[in-house]
Amino acid sequence: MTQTPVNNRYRSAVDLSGIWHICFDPQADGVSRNWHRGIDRRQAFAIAVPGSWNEQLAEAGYMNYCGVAWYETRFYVPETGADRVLSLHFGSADFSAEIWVNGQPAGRSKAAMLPFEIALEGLVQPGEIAVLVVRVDATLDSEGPTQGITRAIYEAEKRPRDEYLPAVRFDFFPFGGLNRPVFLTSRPGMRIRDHVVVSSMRTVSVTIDAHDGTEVVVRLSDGSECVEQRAALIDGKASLTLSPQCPELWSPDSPFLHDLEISLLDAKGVTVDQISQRIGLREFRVEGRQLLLNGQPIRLKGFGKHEESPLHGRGLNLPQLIKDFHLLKWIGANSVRTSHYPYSEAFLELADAFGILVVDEVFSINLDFRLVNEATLANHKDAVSQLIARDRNRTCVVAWSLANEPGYLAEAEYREKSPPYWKELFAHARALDPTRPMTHANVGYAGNDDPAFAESDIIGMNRYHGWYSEPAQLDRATARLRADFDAVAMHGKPIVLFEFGADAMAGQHASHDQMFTEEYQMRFIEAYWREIVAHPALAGGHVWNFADFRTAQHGRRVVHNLKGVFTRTREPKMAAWALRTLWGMA
Ligand code: BDP
Repeated sequence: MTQTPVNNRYRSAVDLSGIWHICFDPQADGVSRNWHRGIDRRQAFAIAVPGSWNEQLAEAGYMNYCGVAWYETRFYVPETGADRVLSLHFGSADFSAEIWVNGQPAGRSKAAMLPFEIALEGLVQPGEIAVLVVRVDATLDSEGPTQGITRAIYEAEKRPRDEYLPAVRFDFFPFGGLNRPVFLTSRPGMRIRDHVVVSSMRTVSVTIDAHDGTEVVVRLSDGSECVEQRAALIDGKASLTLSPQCPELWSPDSPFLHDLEISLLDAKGVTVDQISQRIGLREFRVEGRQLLLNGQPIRLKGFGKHEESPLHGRGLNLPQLIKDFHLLKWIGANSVRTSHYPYSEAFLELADAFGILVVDEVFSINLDFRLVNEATLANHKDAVSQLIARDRNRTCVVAWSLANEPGYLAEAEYREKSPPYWKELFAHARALDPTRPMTHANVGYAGNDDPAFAESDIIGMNRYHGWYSEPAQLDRATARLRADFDAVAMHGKPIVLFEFGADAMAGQHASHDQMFTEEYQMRFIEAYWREIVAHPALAGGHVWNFADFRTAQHGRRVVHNLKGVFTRTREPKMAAWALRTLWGMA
């Protein structure tokens, strides 16, 4: 279990962000050149961490490079005193990584877009400058929940593997690198190992797992009222429920957060460790065909997004993140799906603070059931476990999305092989978090009777009538959309249209329905929104996409996917103004 790095009297987290060095290793033979002891300074480039290498080092020839690269930095090892635990915390290394400290193997991670920790015990000496080397591999595992392209399947299909540059099976750029900050953390030996928080409209329940210690004290404060509970640890575990007298609720209109503080006490009653987080009191649930927030029906209005920006690539870009949340509020959105992978913890912290409901998606795109095997399911379950472990204490996270557009190739194997796969995957997720509804984003090719619907609590759909079919014919497009809604409404569950949208080149205009113009994008979104509002089974819609984003190069994209209602640099297109009106802001 990785924990968010904390700075307080008992814990410290030193941010190692800055200028590191990188060497590229297209032959993947850096180990034989001893790069794990230190990379080759003559071939190295300076690189910003966090940040993807692709746009930063485009001039050096690495724009489309998605293989192995070696990062190096040095860090000071503090004198921590006895019984402290030093670790390295990586926000993410995309897509997999292997770590060496002072030339010694220190650990590895296959968790794309997810954090991991490396224990430093026995690898470093207090007072020294240690050498940290990270081998990052941007190749996707063919047995991962987002399957990498295999030469074999492309050869069997007689397709060129390089029809996309870089070669991907999804519609966004596979930025490689250390995309989130890296921290050197120090924690007490006797410490809080994990905690789970579940809030309702009246209570906050906390379960604590501690390594040693005798007692825990939990405080919940709203700035004026503070409630406190204590409990003895039994086998390192304790559970408590706090009930404030006049609880102020959390919602998109009023995202009020309480301060929760957990202290661990030793046998003498002395505090030895402490963590804190902000938590909202709220209840989100499915009732019939409705979604209820704090007991009231709520329609999801929002977007699928991407975590990417010019120069940073998928690297954490805090100023842009702040701007995006202001734009979400400006346009009247109340929700976002983290399409198509876990976003940074900074994103979730801001969603809590701005009151944006998050459908949190695991990194699983276009699962091809011809290639699914036991390892795929095991890796998919692992990715779900790690996502839930990281994000389950976030107020903003209201549902888990377990896959995007599986069965995308309409392969016959989808019908036959996917029902037991979904049964097992959804059951696994529910066992880890019985409190939140589960969903996935269905693609039209997988049908309105997609086997995953049987397991979902919320029916998620992506549709592009009027774009990939019925081009520029909104009447025919909306008729097909209504037919899809009617067919899927049979499940008796709330439906959220997780994707609908049209590309628009900012500045391109026409007086008739013409694809790629700002007018057509606007009219497309308005027509879809009318259908969403009119259908009794629809509980919301997310426009695809919040902003234009970079894709791999191929004939169907003009540098970017242009379905953003904002450009990649966040200027609004006509559709953004129209949504502002539709969503009650003007
Ligand atoms: C959907 C995918 C999304 C694409 C979008 C599009 O879920 O990743 O970017 O289509 O084609 O199928 O714009």
